[in-house]
Amino acid sequence: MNTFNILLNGNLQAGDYIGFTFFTGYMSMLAASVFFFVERGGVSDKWKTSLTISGLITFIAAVHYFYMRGIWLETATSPTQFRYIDWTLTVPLMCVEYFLILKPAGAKGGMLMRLLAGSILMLVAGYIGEAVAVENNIMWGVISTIGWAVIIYEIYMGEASKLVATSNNAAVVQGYKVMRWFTLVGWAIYPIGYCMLPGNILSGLVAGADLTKSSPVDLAYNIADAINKIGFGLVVYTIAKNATAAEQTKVA
Ligand SMILES: *C/C=C(C)/C=C/C=C(C)/C=C/C1=C(C)CCCC1(C)C
Repeated sequence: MNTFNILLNGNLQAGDYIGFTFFTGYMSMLAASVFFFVERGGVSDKWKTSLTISGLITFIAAVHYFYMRGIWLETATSPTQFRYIDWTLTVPLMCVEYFLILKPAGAKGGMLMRLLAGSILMLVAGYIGEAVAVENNIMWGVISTIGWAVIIYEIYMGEASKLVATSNNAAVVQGYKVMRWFTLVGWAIYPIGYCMLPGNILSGLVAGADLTKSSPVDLAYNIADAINKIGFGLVVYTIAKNATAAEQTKVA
């Protein structure tokens, strides 16, 4: 099959549950992008950038899901390269969302840098464990988890959490709690998926799976992406909407 077929092939077989999640992932990311870009018009000026970023996160994911869906249908292998290219773009944008939300409370560049550094460590180590040094995927998974821990520390105990405690914007204070819950609980689905890789600690759980037809790791990642990219964007949207409403009652 040539590249053109890989891109456009829509031949989803009955019973291909992984393929199903690649298709629904693609379509729901696209729909979410349209929603965030359109809704941008309904919030006050200072929240528009946050909604633009929400829309970019799901749009970048939609484009990658389009490719990943094609690769899965054509080869039934994990599209690991596209997966990590997507994460390398979208995870830093989520860090930017934290920064934008906390900027009125005094967030500085250093906070954004720490979040980005944690993301880079998490993703580079994860990629090495999944694609380069597969035989050492447990060790690289542990290193990757340190990067995630840097992010969790910053938003639960570090400067970000201290800043939000000083904020007098009720919409931000409420929404921030939900955002960091996504980063702790929603993001935990990824390492659980990773641990099902051959040779890793949860691989026994999926020992019966025929890896030429199924990929438990991709199933976990696809579910996690839908929750974390669309859900996280909706939280930012809710903050923007509530804050805009509060600004308007103040003026009136
Ligand atoms: C939109 C994409 C998102 C939010 C991706 C998040 C990815 C992670 C939180 C990945 C984490 C990993 C670990 C903590 C250890 C094992 C390797 C990873 C990369 C799967």
